[in-house]
Amino acid sequence: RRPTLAVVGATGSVGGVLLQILSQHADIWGEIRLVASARSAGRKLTVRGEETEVVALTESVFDGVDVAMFDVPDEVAAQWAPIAASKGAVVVDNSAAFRLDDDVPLVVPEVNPHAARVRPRGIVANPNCTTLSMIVAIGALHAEFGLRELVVSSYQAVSGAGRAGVETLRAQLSLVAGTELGTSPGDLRRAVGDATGPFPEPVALNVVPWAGSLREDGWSSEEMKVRDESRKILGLPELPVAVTCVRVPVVTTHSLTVHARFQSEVTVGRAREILATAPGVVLFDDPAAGEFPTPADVVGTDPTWVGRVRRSLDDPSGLELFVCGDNLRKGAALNTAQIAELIAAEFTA
Ligand code: 11C
Repeated sequence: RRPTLAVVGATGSVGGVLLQILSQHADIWGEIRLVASARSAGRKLTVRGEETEVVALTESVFDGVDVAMFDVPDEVAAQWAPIAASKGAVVVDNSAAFRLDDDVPLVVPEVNPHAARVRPRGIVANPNCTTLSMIVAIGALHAEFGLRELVVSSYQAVSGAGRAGVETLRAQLSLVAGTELGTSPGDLRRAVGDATGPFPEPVALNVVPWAGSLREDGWSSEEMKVRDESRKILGLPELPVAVTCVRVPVVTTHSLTVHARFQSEVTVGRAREILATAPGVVLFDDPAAGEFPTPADVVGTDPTWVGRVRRSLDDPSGLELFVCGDNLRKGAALNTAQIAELIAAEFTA
């Protein structure tokens, strides 16, 4: 039988990409129910070529649902995912509410698909978009060389902060276009004023070394997520991970520089073979020909793109990489859909 799917948060920016992906992937679902807050109920959205009315989030929307994808704020997921699970749905949740709970698997289908089978609470968590933008490539290298340490810097797109992030960047770009702003200290800040949206500083013509909220000792929540989630997905609870998260004026697609140290010596040749053949990874790495991934080329695509592969100059067991991944696709909607498809296969097997 074809399982029934609910998409909770269907009207958000990740929800929109999710509906596109559901329309492009193999048509494995029976009914697809679109769910959002009462404010968005009644809107019509297209999925699999059919106009479908959005219904308000209530307990009864989960009647008969086999799999429920959630893309809603943490507090909404914390309240409603257990309700959906209690009604028999397997929840695939893209919030941070359950990711680090021991009895909730955190799944990336190319790295730890087996983890999705053990879900005592009926909830499977989808990682944060920054973690997801690198972890498929890192997982493939780890499987061969054994990872010993990660040092990472992110270059995060504004759509990671939702529609408000994109609107803020576009408004600031209009404001600065054709001006001399960005040439004297504080001029950009004064021109933008309070219109910094979800960011602490202007993001147009700038880079902002901050994402998320403040945690202990000056770390950001986003940095802690990349560390904690990478450890859990890779099954390396003690892995040393140093992360600095930075917001850049890119609409969609997160980039990361990665310094990865392994158990044994690595060769660039073998690393390139692994990356060139790993499912979900594209190796695009020929600097002599000007070839390396950039967000402008990667946006809208599914894979994790890797370039600038070098052996660390001072460590024969280290690699340096530049990685790009679409934060709304693999970083959110695509990975959610892939997990849901793994679970759907249990219904149809
Ligand atoms: C950002 N990665 O780019 C964040 C947003 O835990 O899923 C996603 C927050 C999360 O701002």
